[in-house]
Amino acid sequence: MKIAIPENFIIGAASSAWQTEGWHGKKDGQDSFLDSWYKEETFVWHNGYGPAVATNFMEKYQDDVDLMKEIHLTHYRTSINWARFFTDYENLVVDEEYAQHISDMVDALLAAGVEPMLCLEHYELPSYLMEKYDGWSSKKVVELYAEYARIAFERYGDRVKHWFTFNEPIVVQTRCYLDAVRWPHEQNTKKWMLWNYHKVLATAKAVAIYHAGNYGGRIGCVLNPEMVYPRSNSAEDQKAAEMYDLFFNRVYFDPMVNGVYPQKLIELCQEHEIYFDPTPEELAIIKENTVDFLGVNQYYPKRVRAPRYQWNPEMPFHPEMYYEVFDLPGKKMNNSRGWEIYPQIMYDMAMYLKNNYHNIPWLVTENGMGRENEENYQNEQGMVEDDYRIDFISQHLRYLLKAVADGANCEGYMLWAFTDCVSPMNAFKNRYGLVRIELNEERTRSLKKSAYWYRSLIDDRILEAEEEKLYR
Ligand code: BGP
Repeated sequence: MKIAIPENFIIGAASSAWQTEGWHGKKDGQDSFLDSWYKEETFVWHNGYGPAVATNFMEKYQDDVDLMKEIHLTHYRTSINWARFFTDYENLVVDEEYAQHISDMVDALLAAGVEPMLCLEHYELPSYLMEKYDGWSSKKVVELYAEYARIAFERYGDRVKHWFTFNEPIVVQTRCYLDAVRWPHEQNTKKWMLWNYHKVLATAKAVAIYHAGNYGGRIGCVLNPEMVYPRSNSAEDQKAAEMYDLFFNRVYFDPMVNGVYPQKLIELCQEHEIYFDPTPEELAIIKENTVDFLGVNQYYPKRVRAPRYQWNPEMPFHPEMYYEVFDLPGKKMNNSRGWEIYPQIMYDMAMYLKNNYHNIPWLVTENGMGRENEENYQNEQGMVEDDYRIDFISQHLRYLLKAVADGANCEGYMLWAFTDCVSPMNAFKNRYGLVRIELNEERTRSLKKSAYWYRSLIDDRILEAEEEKLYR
């Protein structure tokens, strides 16, 4: 089946600062939350690979930009590493060396015909602010973040026209404080909700500053809503899905897009004593400063059912009180990553946004396939023949383009990731890139088969997608 890709539909790729940069040139006291975790629990990180070297993007970014040019990439998202952007976070003393690196990178992208998109925080919360103020628990951090945003806009707003306040703002506190599966292993549901709230407030403040500066671009946030499917059509299973949606999706969508929290969520937070006690002034800022557009990261569906067992009253509150994860028999899996593959999420999420959030402009800011042991797929010339990735992208793009044809306001698809990169537990184990990174000292790069295929997609604007296959 051949599907035409609309002329203005973006086909890009993404990454983040901490997953690529490496610590070259990093100064004492510039650890991010991720750097600290890596130092505290290196054993968690697959084979010890982490942010220390990553892909050495700090020194190698021009190589990556050259490769982008070679495959005719038109859009690239990465982040500014907040922890490296200052030498003094409270007095806002900019690290001029690092700031120059961002400037040079932006210029290099533009010179190669690649439109940069910048995110202000892709988990790179400075450890100093974590230690001194307990991170996003504090309004002081909201203030310091807003000032950081102001400086970033002033420095790069002339050249960067697409901004994001956060990448997946719910993730860190969900792993750390709600599920307590990650360092520093503190279970605290109220803190989880407070961090959610402060990131919403910080977004509204950054939006206000950006709009006041008349930079001629737009600002949004990258969210990772999970398209939630109830096990069945029973009222109980449906309710479980609604509750999941409320606590994990609408908790950001509603205030950021519509300017108000769902009343039901407020009531539940009060009932379970995890309310975040906003002031009327703060709620007014949120109401008046909604995002211009959204980034949406989509990897897998969430399947839930009504809980079968009574909630243990001795446990701290967790939204799981209202749902239970449902394991769909026979689901397709990316077994390397342990994530279900269900390309229809693209269509369903597009319709969810169209129907519930007045069809706000958005783009898929991440989707992709992490795959283990890709060296087994290298041909005699050393090129990874990643047909499974081509297939994965094709299927997801097929559903997305169908949604666009049906009126979804989706402006594009950004693959995660441009190059292989590090992430917790998954550090260089599952490879996501169009570009392979060898784990030698030079971090040698080479284009995979998918990169050439991506180029033909960008050039020809025709997607050839067969019916779905199994991805084993
Ligand atoms: C997203 C993050 C990315 C990236 C990706 C893949 O949630 O925004 O930073 O890591 O997931 O996940 P992982 O690396 O855990 O396989």
